[in-house]
Amino acid sequence: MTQARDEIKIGGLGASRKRVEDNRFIRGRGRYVDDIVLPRMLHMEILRSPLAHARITSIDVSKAWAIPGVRLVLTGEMMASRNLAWMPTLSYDTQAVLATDKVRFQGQEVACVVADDPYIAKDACEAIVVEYEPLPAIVNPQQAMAEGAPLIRDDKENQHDNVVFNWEVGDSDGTDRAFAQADLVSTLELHYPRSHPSPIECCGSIADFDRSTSKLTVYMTTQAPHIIRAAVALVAELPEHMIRIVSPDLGGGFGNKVPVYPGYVMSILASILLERPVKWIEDKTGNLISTGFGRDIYLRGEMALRQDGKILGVRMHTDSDHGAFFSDAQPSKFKIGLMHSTFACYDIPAAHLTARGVYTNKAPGGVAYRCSFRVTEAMFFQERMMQAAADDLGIDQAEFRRRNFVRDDDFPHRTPFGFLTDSGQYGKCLDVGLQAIGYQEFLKEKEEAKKQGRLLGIGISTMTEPLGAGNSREYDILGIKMFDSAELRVHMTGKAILRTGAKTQGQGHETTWAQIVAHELGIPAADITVEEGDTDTAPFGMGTYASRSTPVAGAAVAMVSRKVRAKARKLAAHLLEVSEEDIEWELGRFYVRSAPDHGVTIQECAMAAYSNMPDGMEPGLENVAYYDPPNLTWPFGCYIVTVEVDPQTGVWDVLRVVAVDDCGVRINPMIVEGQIMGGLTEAYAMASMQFMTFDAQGNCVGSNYMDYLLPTAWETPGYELHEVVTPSPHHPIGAKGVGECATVGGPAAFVNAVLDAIKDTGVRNIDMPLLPDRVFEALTTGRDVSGAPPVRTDDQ
Ligand code: MCN
Ligand code: CUM
Repeated sequence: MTQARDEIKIGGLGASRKRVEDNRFIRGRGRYVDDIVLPRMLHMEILRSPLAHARITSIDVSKAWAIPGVRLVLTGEMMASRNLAWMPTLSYDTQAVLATDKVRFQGQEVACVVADDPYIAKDACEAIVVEYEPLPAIVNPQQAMAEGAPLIRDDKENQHDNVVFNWEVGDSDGTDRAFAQADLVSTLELHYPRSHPSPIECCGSIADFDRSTSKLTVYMTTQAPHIIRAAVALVAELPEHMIRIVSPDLGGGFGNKVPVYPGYVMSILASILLERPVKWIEDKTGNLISTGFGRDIYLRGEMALRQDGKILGVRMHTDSDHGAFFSDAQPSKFKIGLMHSTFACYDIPAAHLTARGVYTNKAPGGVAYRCSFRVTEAMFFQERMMQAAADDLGIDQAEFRRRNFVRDDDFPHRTPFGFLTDSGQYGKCLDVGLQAIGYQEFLKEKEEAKKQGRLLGIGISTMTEPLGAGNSREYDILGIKMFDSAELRVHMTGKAILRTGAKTQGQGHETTWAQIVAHELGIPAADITVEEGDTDTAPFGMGTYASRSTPVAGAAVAMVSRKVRAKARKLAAHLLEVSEEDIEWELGRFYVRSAPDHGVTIQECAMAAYSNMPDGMEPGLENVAYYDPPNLTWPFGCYIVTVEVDPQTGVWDVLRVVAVDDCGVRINPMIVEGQIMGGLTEAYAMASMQFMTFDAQGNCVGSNYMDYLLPTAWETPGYELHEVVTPSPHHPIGAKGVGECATVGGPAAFVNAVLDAIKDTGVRNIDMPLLPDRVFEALTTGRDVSGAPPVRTDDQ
């Protein structure tokens, strides 16, 4: 029997094993923060600002205190007296926990009430009287940088304008030289609208400070429990061993549960003050208007092109809107995340990127929502620019990409911004995609349809993205190096428990990590429990975001299994009475090289570790491995979409979606396909319907699911998935991350398809979302439709 066949049987690498966590989820037995009820628990509610920008002239809390059942009312002023009104952010800025001087975005936390039940707390919030003196609101970078714009962050010394940062990367002179040699320069201006990850479960926490033990336990919705523990230890100056962060089941994260929100901090403070557990559960509007947003960025891009289709250089400038506080969660040394991973799959001699970030009167955001630190924006810009350049040159869009791809034998390849890509078969992925969609036939069909006045279009998006931050040489968050760990304990009967510092939010770690152990040790996956999310038991890790779990924590799982196997080998030698060098390994079994029938199973070795170890050997069979990845992993995605646009209405229908993903070795193909389908659905959402926008007063439009749209099964197109496998050269099992690929690469394919359908109008761009009225406007005027969708306000 081949190893591969054995492996599928025990649920190892490549098995489409059913998700074990779903046993409890589909029975309604998941345990989310809001399911947890502690004795003597109180409830907290937050009063939020109705205005986007205003000075607070007074807050009267007396009526709130008078309501029976109210235990605590906190305002910014009271927080300030304890030096807790402001907290540091992950990007070396500060953020108000409760507003003191001013409110800076609609929905900002102004006060909070702790009471016997959440209804009393809510009523008491409404009894708080706040007087505001309205200030003009700034809702986009243009306004933020305008002469005489009101200063949003007047709390900061030395902040004299609304600019958060100016940053640049790449080779400015080399890029200028490339442009001097160009036959043609293709330019494009784009906007990626503000969006929200919107997990079904909102944020929440239960803080439980026990004076008798001095221990603070916090159950909370976080994708990165160990970072939260570190933050609480460093900011609140509590001893780290007295802090326990537990992230129980999460109802989706999608980046929304990476940042530290004021609600968490206030529940902790309230519990310390009251010495009782304090629960805070955010409502949907609170989640949509105040928690971590994604995108909201403008791009000006230029490509220097040679007539034959060779890209000579790329120049990009971005203006990003960070809201009132710069709280992006991203590696510290980059200001605009991994935006400069753009164009990594193309062989481009020179590139230069300048980035400017600004403060506005919006909720802080800038990184969340299924993106490895701005990679979603980077690849959207890249693939929109690629299509525009192909059209400008009059070269077929598939051919243009192929001509510029990094070739299979060019790895390792240094990208124009300095990343090192190490593997891929870009041309092959494109070929598989073109074949699947029937490219040449579709182009003919499109020409035929045109004769009947029908508008068909095809859009392509191809990209490689950096997943798995990072190696500790280059990546840290607030100085903490980015790596991960795994701990494996094999019990005497050969069953095991594995713990990692990552934190699943729906990705299926409980299923897939066990498959890695099964692959390395031959212990059936069903015999392995996986646990994450409790800092008292899980080893250190940087958490789950940026699709880093498989590249980093998953690698640690393989490495710890190998350490355990090394010890098991010594036990096997002892049991078989031969020297270690004479022993061979096959899945789940050691045997004597010269006598293959003479062997012991991994389970027999486990028993021996507790009952029959050789003299001098430490008993037990367990270990821990810390993994510092040598490089990022570079998966590749090729997404091809065909659409039909109705010229009468601007409504567009998706005809087909073909996705070819190369995420290296797939641990669980079914889970990978689930990730890709979910990612494509988010891509479709952003391209077609999803955006957060703001009116002139800074009112957030998108505070509920009537305004902020999620596609349901009804709107969601069908997907045709294909795979190519190029193993990662450095990952212990050859896997690359995949959790975000389709969301990152997908949007450009949808947008490119619609623009391809209406190409004859001369329209070069419609900014997302491509709502029918925007497409209709482009069709009828023949002009681009740019920027955030305008908002109709009756009182403007
Ligand atoms: N996998 C695999 N083979 C590979 C790569 C991955 O079988 N070659 C499996 C993994 O073992 C894991 C899943 O696919 O079970 C995703 O793995 P990975 O790409 O490592 O991503 P992470 O586990 O780090 O998940 C993070 C990623 C991010 S950043 C967002 S945002 C997102 C996403 O995952 N949020 C999600 N997918 C989500 N899916 C659900 N259901 N819920 C979310 O909140
Ligand atoms: Cu930026 S969304 Mo995910 O990385 O948690």
